[in-house]
Amino acid sequence: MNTILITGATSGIGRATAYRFAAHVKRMILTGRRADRLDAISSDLMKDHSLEVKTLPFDVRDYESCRAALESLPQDWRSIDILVNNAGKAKGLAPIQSGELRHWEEMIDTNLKGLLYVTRLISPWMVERKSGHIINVCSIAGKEVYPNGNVYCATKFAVDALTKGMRFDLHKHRIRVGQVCPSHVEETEFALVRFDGDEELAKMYEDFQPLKSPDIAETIYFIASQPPHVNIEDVVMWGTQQASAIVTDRSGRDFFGD
Ligand code: 8X3
Repeated sequence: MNTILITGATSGIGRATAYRFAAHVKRMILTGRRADRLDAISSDLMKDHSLEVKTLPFDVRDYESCRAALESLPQDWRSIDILVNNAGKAKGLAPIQSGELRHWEEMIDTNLKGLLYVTRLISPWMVERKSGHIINVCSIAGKEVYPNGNVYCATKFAVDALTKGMRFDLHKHRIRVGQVCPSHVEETEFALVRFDGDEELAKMYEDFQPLKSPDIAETIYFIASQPPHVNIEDVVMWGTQQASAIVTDRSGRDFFGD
């Protein structure tokens, strides 16, 4: 594990993953849209750990920006051992007949096309070296469809299919592909983004204890730290109080002492 690249590293699961790997890699490439956040995380990590961090601010929805940013990497930084395809979002929670087109396009462009763009650019470098590991951040929404989740679930079902599809294509090049599928995760901007910044609607985690972003980072680290002959393809993660996307025990979170 020398070099890791994390997309969507400015917050939530991406940011937690950066912190989780910081003591275990020599080089880290952090990407996301907000350069100031990437710089702050980078300085913080380099203060406490002996790794080198490069930040690449770009929007995964724009192929030309992805290409320009990744091709700006010096040759030795292109030996990416682990690609964490984390950038993704939910926008809206509405029935199909009234969903907003701009929400659908943003989710399809980020969760699906963005993941494809970054993978298309980096996977040839891995194939050339016959080495690499791609870890996609999918969701339980890629396993179960829930009411009003329509397009978000469709993008995550697509990620689930792509993880399998990438394995078919890349296993013969000795490249590992896996994914983690979390349910609700707090300490991310997920709910605030889904509800267009509406803080009241975003308060959906107050009456139960969801997963936390470091929980997901820990699983990503577990997947990445297996011996090279082991490919963990899929890990589905639920908060203890969630039995499915639509069945949650909302009787409070005191039990967990958090
Ligand atoms: C995040 C989990 O249940 O909001 O992808 O779809 S959920």
